[in-house]
Amino acid sequence: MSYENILVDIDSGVVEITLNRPELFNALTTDVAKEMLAVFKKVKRDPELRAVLITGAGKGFCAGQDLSEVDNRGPDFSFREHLNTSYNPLAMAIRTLEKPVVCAVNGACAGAGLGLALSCDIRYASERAKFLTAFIGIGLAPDTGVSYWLPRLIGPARAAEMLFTNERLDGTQAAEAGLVNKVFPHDTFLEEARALAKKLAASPTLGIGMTKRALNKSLGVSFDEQIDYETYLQDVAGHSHDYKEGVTAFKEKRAPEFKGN
Ligand code: LHQ
Repeated sequence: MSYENILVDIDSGVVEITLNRPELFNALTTDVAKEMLAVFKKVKRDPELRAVLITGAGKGFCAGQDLSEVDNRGPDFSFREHLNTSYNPLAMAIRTLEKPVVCAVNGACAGAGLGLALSCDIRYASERAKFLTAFIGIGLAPDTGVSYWLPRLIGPARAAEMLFTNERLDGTQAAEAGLVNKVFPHDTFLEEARALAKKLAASPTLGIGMTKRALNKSLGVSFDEQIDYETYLQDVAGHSHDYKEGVTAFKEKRAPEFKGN
C-alpha cells in the first residue's frame, strides 16, 4: 500500500510512522486515520515488526482534526460515525497492539492529536512541543480517549483545567505534569525516541505484549481480578522462548537474544 499522508520507514524491527501534512501541522483526516490503521494491521501480523514510533513532520506533531474536512458538513454530519470510523479504531489499534508504541512529540499536539499521543505507551517530547486539548476552543467535548488518559496521567483537577481552559503546556511543563515521560532538546529528542524504540524492539516483545495487556486491564478492575489476570499472563510468558533464553543467558553471564516469542 502506498501512503499519501504519512511516511513509513522500517529499521531494526521498528516501524517509524511520520505524520506528513506539515503545512497543516499534520492535522488528522479520515484518510490519515485509514493509512495509519493499515500500518498497525501490518505490524500486528508481522513478527519481524516489533515496535512502533510515531512522530510528525515539520513544526507540528498533530493539530487534531483537520477542521477543513469537517467544516460545513451540515446538521446531519454524524460526529459519532466520524469518530467510530477514524480516530476511535486508531486509538484502539494502538492500545491493543501487543507491541510497544513510542510517540516522539516534535511540536503542537492538540485535540484528537493529543488523543493519538496519549494512546501510545511512552511519550518523549521536544522542548518545542506544545500540548493543548483544543476541544473547548471550538466548543467541543473531548474525544479520541483524551478524557480517559488525562485524569489518569495528570490527575482529575489538572485534567479539568487543561480541558476547560485550553491551557498550553510546553514540553518541560508536560514532563513535570506527567503527560510525557521525558523531554529533550529539540536537536536530540527524535534520536532519543528512536533509541528507545530500537531497544524495545530488541526486548522480549512477547513479555512486553503481556505487560501491555496487564496495564490495560489494570485501568478498570479490582486488585483481586488484576492479580488473577497477572497470573494467567505469567503462565503464558513463562512458557515462551524469551523466558527460557533470558534465564539461560543470565546463568551463562551473557546478553540475551530475545526473539519476541
Ligand atoms: C490547521 C489546524 C487544524 C486545519 C492548525 N485544521 N488546519 C473530531 C471529530 C470531528 C470534528 C472536530 O474535531 C474532532 C477532534 C478534534 O481534534 S477537535 C480539535 C481540532 N483542533 C484544533 O482546534 C486546533 C486548532 N489549531 C490550533 O489551535 C493551532 O493551530 C495550534 C495550537 C495547533 C498551533 O498554533 P500555532 O503554532 O500558532 O500555528 P498556526 O495556528 O499558525 O497553525 C499553522 C497552520 O496549521 C495554519 O495554517 P496557515 O495556512 O494559516 O499557515 C493553521 O490554519 C493550520 N492548522 N491546526 N486543526
